[in-house]
Amino acid sequence: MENPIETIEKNRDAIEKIVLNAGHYMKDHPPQIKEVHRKAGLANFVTDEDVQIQKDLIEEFEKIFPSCSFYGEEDTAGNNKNAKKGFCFFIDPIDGTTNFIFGYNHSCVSVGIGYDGKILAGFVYNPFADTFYSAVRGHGSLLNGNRLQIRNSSLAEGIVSFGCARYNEGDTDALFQIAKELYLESLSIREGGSAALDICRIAAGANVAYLELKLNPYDYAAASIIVEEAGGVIAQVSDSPITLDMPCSILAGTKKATEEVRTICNKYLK
Ligand code: 2AM
Ligand code: CA
Repeated sequence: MENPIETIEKNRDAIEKIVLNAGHYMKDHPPQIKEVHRKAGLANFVTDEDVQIQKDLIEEFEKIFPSCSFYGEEDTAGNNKNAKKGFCFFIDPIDGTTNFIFGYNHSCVSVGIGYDGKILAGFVYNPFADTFYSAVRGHGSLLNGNRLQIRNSSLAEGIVSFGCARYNEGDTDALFQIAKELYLESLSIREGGSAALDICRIAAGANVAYLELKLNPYDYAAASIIVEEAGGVIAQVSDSPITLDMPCSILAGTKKATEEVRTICNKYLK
């Protein structure tokens, strides 16, 4: 049987072209207000473009990987059962949907490829900035074709990004107490609105850490390998490994900065 990493490498150009085309579709189809639909919870949106892009991605990937399964943001419930067997594509057709709706130009297509429950490749494309991040396990991380390798910077040496999606408000007080300490201990803080892009920015050396208390696997699957292959780390706030079949907290960054952020989190989270 062929090694799954070799299978991905063999099809890498085709996979990247599909992700690139999906990003171009996003850029060329700014949403009309009438297309914005609310999902359960506050500021939890889906546009017709989210749905269309996911449909297109699945159709194209099925041509190359006929027996693969999918775990995507705009699917029906229950597809997390796909996460642990054979090839599984973790798809966020538009990560940063709220940014997309309001014209922030900071959104991306995010595609992670797992095999038997382990992420082996990630592709994240922001068509507005034309930044394409990719990684295949053991082959390093690339940004627009250039190899990424981070320094082990501390919190005091860089910018920290965090996510505070409005659908998850249970931890608001603790999160903003943590954010205040991050602000005081780092060079600056950001709330970018796309977990995938903000984690990839660690790989590019723009952020030293990223924190979000609850995310779904399709938000971070692709970015997780991009940060790891660039020399960074990603885990839950508790330091347990990230999960691929259910939501979890995310703390990614340089080794030094994540240890510092974890110490701060432990002061405020029960
Ligand atoms: P989205 O734009 O695809 O919804 C920002 O804090 C991060 O939270 C974004 O990556 C955003 O992804 C994510 N997010 C917002 N609402 C979400 C939801 N209901 N489920 C999962 N992730 C969500
Ligand atoms: Ca998302």
